[in-house]
Amino acid sequence: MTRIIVSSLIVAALSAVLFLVPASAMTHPKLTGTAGKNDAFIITLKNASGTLVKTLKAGTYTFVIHDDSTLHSFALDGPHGFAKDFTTIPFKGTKTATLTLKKGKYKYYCKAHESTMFHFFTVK
Ligand SMILES: [Cu+2]
Repeated sequence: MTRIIVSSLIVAALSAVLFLVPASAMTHPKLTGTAGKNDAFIITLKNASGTLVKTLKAGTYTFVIHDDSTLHSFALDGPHGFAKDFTTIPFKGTKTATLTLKKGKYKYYCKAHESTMFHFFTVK
C-alpha cells in the first residue's frame, strides 16, 4: 500500500514538472527598443539577436523599451488604429509591455521628432 502511495506521489511530482516546462517555454519573444541613447536622435527596435526589426510574425511580444533621454519618447502605431505610447517625452527610464501584434504595417517613432526619428516594420 505504501509503495502505491509513493509511486503515485512520484507520478504527481513528474506531472508537475512536465506541466511547468511548457509553461516556461511559452514566454513571449522579447523585442528591445531604445530612444535617444546619450541624447542622440536615434530610435531602434531590435530582436533577441540584436538585429533591427523589419518583419515579424503576427503574435504576442514583450517589448522592453529603454528611453534614455528626457528629449525623446517611444511610440508605436499600427493597423486598425493601433497606437501605443510606451514612454512620454519627459520620461527617462525603462518600460515593459506585452502586446499582441496583428498583420500590417507598424511605425515606431519619437513623438517630439517624428519626421526624423522613426522606422517601419511589417507584421506578416
Ligand atoms: Cu526625439
